[in-house]
Amino acid sequence: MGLPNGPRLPIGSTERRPDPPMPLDLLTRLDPLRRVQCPYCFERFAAFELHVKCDSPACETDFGRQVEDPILTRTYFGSGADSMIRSPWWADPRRDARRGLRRHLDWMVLPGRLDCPACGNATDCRLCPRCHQRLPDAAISGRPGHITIFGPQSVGKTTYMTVVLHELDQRFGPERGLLLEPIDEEVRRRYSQEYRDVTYGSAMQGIGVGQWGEVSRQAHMPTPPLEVNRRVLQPLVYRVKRRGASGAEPLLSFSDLAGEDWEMNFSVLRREAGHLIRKARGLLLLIDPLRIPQVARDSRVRLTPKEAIAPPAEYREDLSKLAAFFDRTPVKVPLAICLNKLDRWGPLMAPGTALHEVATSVPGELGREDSDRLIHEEVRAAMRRWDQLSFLEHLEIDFPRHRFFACSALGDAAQEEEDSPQPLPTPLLVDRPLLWLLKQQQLIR
Ligand SMILES: Nc1nc2c(ncn2[C@@H]2O[C@H](COP(=O)(O)OP(=O)(O)OP(=O)(O)O)[C@@H](O)[C@H]2O)c(=O)[nH]1
Ligand SMILES: [Mg+2]
Ligand SMILES: [Zn+2]
Ligand SMILES: [Zn+2]
Repeated sequence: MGLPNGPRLPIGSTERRPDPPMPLDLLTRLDPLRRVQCPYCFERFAAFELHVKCDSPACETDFGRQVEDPILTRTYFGSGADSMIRSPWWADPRRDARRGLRRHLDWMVLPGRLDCPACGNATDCRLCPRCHQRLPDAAISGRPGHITIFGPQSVGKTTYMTVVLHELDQRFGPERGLLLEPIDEEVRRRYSQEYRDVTYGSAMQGIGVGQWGEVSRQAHMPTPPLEVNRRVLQPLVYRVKRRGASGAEPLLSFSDLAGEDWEMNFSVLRREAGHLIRKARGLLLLIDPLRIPQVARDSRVRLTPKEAIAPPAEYREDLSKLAAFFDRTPVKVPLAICLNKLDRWGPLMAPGTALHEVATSVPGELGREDSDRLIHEEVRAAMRRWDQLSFLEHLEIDFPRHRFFACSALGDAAQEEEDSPQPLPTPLLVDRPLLWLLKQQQLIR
């Protein structure tokens, strides 16, 4: 059975193999009751519940040696899958009868390597018992962070995620001694092919390719709804490397949900992807002010044909939807609300405001922490002017840990025609919401 776009290939993959597994360090093994949170499915469990899988090349490529994997099948195809993914031998070590009485003592010390009955390889490749994604040691010994990006259709979520990860890698990460390293080759490949190559062009072009090269830089396609493709359920997971930090490297997962699910298939989204919001440590709601009637009616704005027919935003409604994911309110998870496409609406702000300044000129010292407050206040004032009072009130009551941001992922590279080629992005303030969320999760100081 074919896998949907994106997920790692369990069988016969020709991708570069991840680094060979190191035996878990003894301190971690001596703490089998340690709570682990999976960076993919966000489930929590004790370390001794981890499953083990063979990762020898023989077992990974030889279909005949493989066994059915109902857990991985459910991860990729949902509970209604009609056929089964096969994968190399795997086991719950506590149920591996070959281990005799030892298997009942895993809660005192995690087992080391187990022998694969199919090929004899000694393996300690560990899997999340809930989703069967391979968990690197960093996931077992460190604390994961997550950021889930959500919001209505076409507000720029996928573009934002593309640009912010690129900027973090090229600019504001190095400036702050911060580096994100994809957790495996599959994450590296997915980011390059599904995100970076679309917005920045692919590495297949030569340096300085001009006339034709930029044709391959485009707007993203709408993210497909879950019923078409479940790949948004597989977050992009990164190791967070920080200059001067000791101890285990934390992980950071990014999920980018489809606006179509948010607006039109909400019950499916809640059922299948609810954990990505409920259990996230940081939430990023992107909104597009051009869908607020007071903004769209401004005579200085030229709406694109698609914008002109978009229904007015119901941001108050979006907060009710968000609250519906949680058992109780007020919700403690930090929520960044970012008004995107600042390049379009920023020039409407009064001259002299930070928002106007950033949108119309090269921002000077803006973009630093002290200006975050200023932007927060200016955005709030703008939302009040735009009649979003009940939105603001709902926010104060149910999501007290929130902060407003404004950004533009594309800057003046944004094109009116969606299918026209794009120049390289010149982003404005994209780092601010991300850094705030990382700080809220104590991933940076
Ligand atoms: N003006 C402007 N347009 C942008 C910006 N970011 C994205 N866009 C455009 O907005 C449209 C939608 O962008 P996407 O990133 O696909 O939006 P999305 O929120 O992921 O959409 P769905 O996946 O359908 O939910 C595209 O035409 C983008 O080029 C921006 O910063 N400024
Ligand atoms: Mg998208
Ligand atoms: Zn998992
Ligand atoms: Zn094997």
